[in-house]
Order: sequence, then structure tokens, then C-alpha cells
Amino acid sequence: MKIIKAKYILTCNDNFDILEDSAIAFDEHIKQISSFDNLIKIYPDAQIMDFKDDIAMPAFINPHVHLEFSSNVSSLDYGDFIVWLKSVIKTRDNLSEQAKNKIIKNAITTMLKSGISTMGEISSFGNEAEICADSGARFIFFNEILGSNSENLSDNWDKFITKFNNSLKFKSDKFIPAVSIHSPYSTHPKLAKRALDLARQNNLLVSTHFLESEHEKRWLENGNGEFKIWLGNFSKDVKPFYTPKSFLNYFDGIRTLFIHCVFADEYFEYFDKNLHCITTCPVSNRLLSNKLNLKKVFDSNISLNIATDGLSSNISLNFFDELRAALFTHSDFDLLELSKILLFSSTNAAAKSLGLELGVIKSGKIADISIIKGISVNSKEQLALEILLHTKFVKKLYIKGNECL
Ligand code: MCF
Ligand code: FE
Repeated sequence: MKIIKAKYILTCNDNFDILEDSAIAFDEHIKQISSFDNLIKIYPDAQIMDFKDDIAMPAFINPHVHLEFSSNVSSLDYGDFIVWLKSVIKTRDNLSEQAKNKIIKNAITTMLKSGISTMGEISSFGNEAEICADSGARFIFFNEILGSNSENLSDNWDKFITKFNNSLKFKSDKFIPAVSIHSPYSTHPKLAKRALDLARQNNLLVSTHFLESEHEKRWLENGNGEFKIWLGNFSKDVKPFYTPKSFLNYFDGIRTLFIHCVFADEYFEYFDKNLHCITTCPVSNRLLSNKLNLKKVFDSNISLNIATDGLSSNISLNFFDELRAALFTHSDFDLLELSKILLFSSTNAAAKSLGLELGVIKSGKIADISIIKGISVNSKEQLALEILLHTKFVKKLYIKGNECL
């Protein structure tokens, strides 16, 4: 048993309660939250972690990253989604070839140091599974499927299922194999259906990029625009596989993370509010398209979480960098309110959407806890904001009760 003594505990519970001068008793799970004096009476043999000047909070969840792109610095072109996509197609084999073990391990370490315990890895090639499984972090390992050419469907399926079966070898409570349908413009309905049936039968989590750019919206709604011109280079008489609505129907009954959704406002009403959530990647969205309509997400009662995306469309995998970007991006929100929303979305809400028993400092939850260097504030109301403004790295990170930094 361990006891953390802290100046503040950000519980990230539904009321966003902040406790003062309290302590947390935990092993793999959180056992009890009470005064330090009380807890040492109940657990006299516990190991004491004295962070009396610091802040304890649930570790972050970064549900969407592409580690295979971690070697990118400036090889990809930004400012327009299609321009970016063309540069990805040209360089993605090279980039993934350069993303040697060391680069991927460094990327994971950056994330851990910024207080992320749980990472959603989108895997295009599958070679990083073992590194992820051995990293100490908790991984949802989303095996990506894509392919639009109806003549290559069985090749694309074989690639996916080989990757998926390989990921099953590492399966544990901290390495959870899952499925990623790349996007409606890149994944043939036959592939999507087959992969989603697999997800349904095995209760797997699913992730998909959805309505990330205006080009994608135009393509799915009207079958024209830049996507038509670009896809027309590969085959003639190209037509969209789905409308936005028919694409959403494929995810019926499946716990799914819809990534980006920058141009999806008018389709929010068709999301399953219990099973479907939106993952926003503020930096990536700025580089490739636009910002998410956050107000509309909340008005539609859709659960939100926040992710870095990969270094394919970001300059940092540090979660505090991403949260600060979110804070400055969504300037139509009250500053203090948004600070709380961002911390809540990256812990409690994200855990719920992934079906994980963590993300809240509450007895019974898995002990994924980070310690943040104490900040003097005039009022507790300012604490969430000041944490976002001043933190780059956490002081300590516990995953499933074990110190991993
Ligand atoms: O999330 C960003 C932007 N949207 C779509 N895809 C990707 C992102 N970062 C990397 N990707 C990958 C994706 O997984 O780029 C490829 C896919 O493998 C594009 S399609 C060949
Ligand atoms: Fe992505």
C-alpha cells in the first residue's frame, strides 16, 4: 500500500471537486481518500509519498497518436489537408522506416513525462506493438485498416488481420488490441464492414478519422472538389463510398472514437451519445484544416476528449503543450471554465469513453495518478488554469499504482 499526501487533489470527478490537504491510499487501485492522519492509522505499514506542497490528479489519456510518424520534423506539408495527404503518401514508408525503436521509445517517454498514462496508438504497419507493450504505459492499440481499390480488398484485409493477430500476442490489461477504420474517403465499405463486424463480435474499441477537412465534407456530400480530382488520378469515375450519415451507420452499436469532426456539426445529432465520442486534436487541426465547434459538441451531449495526434501533424507530443493549444484555440469559451473542461475531458470523460475504470481520484478506480509541482494560487478557482499555464512535465507518474517516472 502507498499513501500520497498532497496539498491539492484534483479529483476530476463529475463536480470537478478539488480537495485540500488530503491524502490518497492506493495499491493497484485507489483504496481510500481521507486526511493523511486518518490514512496512516488505517494503513500503518503503507509507503508514504510526501508531496505536501504539490498537486495530485488522475493521469491523462491521449487517445490518438501515430507513433510510426515520430521521425517527422518538416517532411510533410501543412496549410491544406489534400496538400498534406499528398506529402504523406509520398513519404510515409520512409518516415515509418526512419522511426526506429529509439525514436518511438523517446516519443512514448515524452508522453509519460507529460503525465499521460494511457495512449491510443493508431498503427498503420504494426511493427511498434512490442515497444508499446513493453513501455510501461497503457496502450489501446488501434490496428488501422484502409484501401479503396476494389481489386485489392483481400490484400488489404490480409495486411490488417495479420497486424491485428500479431497485436493479440501482447494483449493484457495494459495493452488492448483495437481497430481503426482510417476514414470514409480511404476505406472501402467491404473492408469497413468486415473490420467492424470483428469489432462487434469481440467487443473491440474502434477509432476513425471523420470529416477532418472541408474537402472531405464536399466529397462525401456532393462527390466533387479536391478529393475527386486527387482520387481521379488513381482510377476513373470515382465516387464516394458513403455519405456522412451512411458512414456513421456502420458504427451502430460500437464504442467508437470519431477523430477531428471539424466539419461534422450538422451530423452530431446522429451520433450515439452513449457509445460515440469526439476526439479533438487542436494543433493538428490548425495545421491541416480548422478548429472543432466545441460549443456544438457540448450542446449535442457528445462526450469530448483531447489528443495530440502524431508528429505527422504536430510539433510536440507533450500533453500540456496540446492542452495549452486547446486553451488558446477555443477563445470563445470562458477561460476558467475551459481549463476545467480540458482537464476533465482528458481524464474522466476520456476514460468513460474508452470503457476504462480510471480517470478519477475515487476509491475503486485504477491508480493512474500524476503529481504536479505545487503552484501558489489566490483561489482554488484559478488552479486548473494555472496548472495548464505553468506545467511542462509532471513530477511523478503512477500507472496501476506503480511509479513509472
Ligand atoms: O490524424 C492525422 C490526419 N488525418 C489522417 N491521417 C493521419 C494523421 N496522421 C497520420 N495519419 C496517417 C493515417 O493513419 O496518414 C495516413 C494513414 O495511415 C494517411 S492515408 C495513406
Ligand atoms: Fe490521426
